[in-house]
Amino acid sequence: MTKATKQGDSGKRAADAGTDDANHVGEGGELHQTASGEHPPLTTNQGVAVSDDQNSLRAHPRGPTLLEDFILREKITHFDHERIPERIVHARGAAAHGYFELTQSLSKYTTAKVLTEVGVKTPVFTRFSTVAGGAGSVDTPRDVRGFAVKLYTKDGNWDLVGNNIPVFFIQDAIKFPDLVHAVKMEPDRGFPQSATAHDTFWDFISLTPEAMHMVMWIMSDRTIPRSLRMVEGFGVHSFRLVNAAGDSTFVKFHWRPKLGLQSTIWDEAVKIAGADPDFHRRDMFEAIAAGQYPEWDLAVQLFTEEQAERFEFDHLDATKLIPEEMVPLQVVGRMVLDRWPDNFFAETEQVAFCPSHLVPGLDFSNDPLLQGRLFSYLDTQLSRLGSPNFHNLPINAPKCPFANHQRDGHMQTGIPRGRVAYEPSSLQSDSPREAATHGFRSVPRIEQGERGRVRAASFADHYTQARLFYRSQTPYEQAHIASALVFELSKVDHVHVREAMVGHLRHIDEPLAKRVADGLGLEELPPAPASSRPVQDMAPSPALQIIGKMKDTLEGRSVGILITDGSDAKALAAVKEASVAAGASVKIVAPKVGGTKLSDGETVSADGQLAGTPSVLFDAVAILLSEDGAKRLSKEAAAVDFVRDAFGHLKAIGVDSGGRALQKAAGVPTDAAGVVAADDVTRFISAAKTRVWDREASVRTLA
Ligand code: HDD
Repeated sequence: MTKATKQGDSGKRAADAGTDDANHVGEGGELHQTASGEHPPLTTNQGVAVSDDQNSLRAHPRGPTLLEDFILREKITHFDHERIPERIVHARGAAAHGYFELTQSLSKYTTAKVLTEVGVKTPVFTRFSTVAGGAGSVDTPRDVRGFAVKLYTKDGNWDLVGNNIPVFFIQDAIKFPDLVHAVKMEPDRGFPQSATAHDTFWDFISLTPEAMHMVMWIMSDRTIPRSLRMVEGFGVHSFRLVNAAGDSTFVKFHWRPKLGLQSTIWDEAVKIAGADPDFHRRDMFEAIAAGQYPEWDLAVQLFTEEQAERFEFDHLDATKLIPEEMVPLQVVGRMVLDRWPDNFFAETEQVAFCPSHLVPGLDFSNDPLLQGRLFSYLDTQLSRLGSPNFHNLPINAPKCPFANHQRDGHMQTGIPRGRVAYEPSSLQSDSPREAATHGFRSVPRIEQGERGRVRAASFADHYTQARLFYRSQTPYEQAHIASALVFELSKVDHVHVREAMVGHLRHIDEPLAKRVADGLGLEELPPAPASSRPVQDMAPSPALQIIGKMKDTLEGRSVGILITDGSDAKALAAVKEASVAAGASVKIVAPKVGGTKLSDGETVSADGQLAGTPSVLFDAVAILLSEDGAKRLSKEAAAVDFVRDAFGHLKAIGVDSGGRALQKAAGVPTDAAGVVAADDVTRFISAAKTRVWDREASVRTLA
């Protein structure tokens, strides 16, 4: 029996107190601890009950440990092997279970049940990730976010392995190892961790003109999202939908967050990394626990081969997008994530996504990046999960029946029965055979042309869509892109690399190049690299902005209220009530987490202690202080920073008279936009729903 071992007097006391987790010492002084309550017995992996899990087997009380101790050896051996290789990219991630529900049938275009059976809920497991950092890195670096969805459909598993950006750095998978080696920590020094701001990344990028469109996206605030619930997802490549007649239509997949898009500001992202390295996973965990399930629409862009031929770009080139204004999005379903995994390792870590996991009714396109991916993922799972049987892990196994003649291998957990492990066969009636009528079929196509290591000429325009993206942004977003470029390139020691990048920017947008050159202190504008393709001016696409897609709501957002002893109880109740009614989650921040005595004598406990809960963790803040509290907090750096950062990060600030005193101490002007009287809750809520962009010029010198 586990818990009952050597329970002494103090154990009895804890049991009497009724606490299950109370530590206490056992008989013989402090030699054995246990907690009270009934529990199932602890056993070895062979099911042998363990009588003592705290003392290894010794020759005598002060003697050597015996090799015979199989309980010790089993426990330590298992522990020694608990880690598996982390993902070479996308190592840090968080995931959740949920479902996909089709709202519009695509039966005209495809036979895939998941896209034709309206109202059916298909289980999904969706993992979000950063790309460059290791599994233990932080959640908020400037980085692309992976957006990988495993749909356990009736036709088999379909993995839509995308990102929060619709284009990619490179056109051909053969360059992927170079890209990843360039972005990850530099091999001689082992840093930086999860940052693109270093020499090898920009060296590679400056020599890779095809990356310029993606560079515009990664330098935008898309790569510093406020929440994983507020990112878009893209399948990136063109795929094919295939109908019953065998006709195919091209498709691009888009996930659109119900909460709209929202990003942080760079200074905010930097500070969040220190305040809460788990900011994004905690945010999703808490939202799901509160029943505020993250939700996305699935939208498709459908187009024919003939339409594709009329595009001015090649849709098979993953560095290009199809503007929505050109091929509109049709919403066909929604994904809701409503369950956090039970076990991080078993599910989030062991889930294995492969773009090659496709179901009948879908097919690949000839995008050379996609074609390379079809090989890479299956291959990486073999070494990461250690066995060709990784599909038997519960998180990876299809939820529809599956059977074939593959056998054996490391960690075969199934027990295949019968004599027949081959096909064709006639000996066993339940042995699986090909499904001629509904099995997966590739679209028959005539492939013609000269074999060779070549790239299509239609892939040669590297700047037009980079320009499209940049020129489609609001002035605020353009300023952030320019500043991000200055920040990143300022971290690059090699001047020629900085200059080469500015040269590329000249093709994209001359004023942007000048802005960045100026920010870098370059005396002369470096020459633009040779380009055989004249850059085209496409019609701006406002759909590429973030600001325009931020929703006018507090839903999914959070309000932090700073209080001290003596804070006005009514004001606190009013701000809290209005914020919750508007859909926000509210957290109280105070110098002491245990209890703050309000003006009415009531004591409230805080959700966060001031020093560990800065305003970067909220979307809007209210400062409700007694006169005395304001005096004390005006001398407290964490409180002054609380206000100053909220102001610098363009957040609404609600203040009462004590709050105004702290505002003054923080040097925030009394008439500043977005700083409102806390008792005017309607105004506070309306200001809290957005960022106060007009304030930016007064708080930051952007490039
Ligand atoms: Fe990749 C993981 C997304 C190009 C090779 N990739 C990985 C994940 C995402 C993407 C979201 C994490 C999946 C998870 O959560 O487990 N990758 C993309 C997108 C790409 C892309 C949207 C371009 C459109 N990737 C790409 C190429 C290659 C790879 C061109 C190699 C030729 N990717 C991998 C990988 C990973 C991976 C090495 C690492 C861990 C894993 O697969 O399971 O195989």
